[in-house]
Amino acid sequence: MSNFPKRRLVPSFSVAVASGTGSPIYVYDVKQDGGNDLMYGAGHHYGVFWLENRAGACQDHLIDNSWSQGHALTLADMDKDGRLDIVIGKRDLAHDIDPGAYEPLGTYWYRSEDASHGLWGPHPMAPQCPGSRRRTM
Ligand SMILES: [Ca+2]
Repeated sequence: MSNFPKRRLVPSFSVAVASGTGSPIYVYDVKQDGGNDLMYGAGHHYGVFWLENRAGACQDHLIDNSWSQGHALTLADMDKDGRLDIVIGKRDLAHDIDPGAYEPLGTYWYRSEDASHGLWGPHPMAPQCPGSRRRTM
């Protein structure tokens, strides 16, 4: 038996896309209602999501599905308003057979705009970094 007590952070949940996540799953109280919500990106498909903790069940919310292969999600207060925002980027060819694998690279942040509803506004940071290139084989 581990010395680490097991605690449930959120109700049981499943991810929205069959190909799962390709980034860390972050826990944050998006609605600031005392519940732990989850944020993740579809690492091998389209979509950035948050799972709303509704006291015993999780409801999936799509934040953005305009680009694919979201990896390395993190949370940071990008606009210094005291609320954590999502920062995530498109991985270069996570797998070349993934949907959108050859679409332009990008790094995005999503501002947590409404504490009561958990709305997120997209803010491309560097949709196509000058000088960035795909690796060649
Ligand atoms: Ca913020």
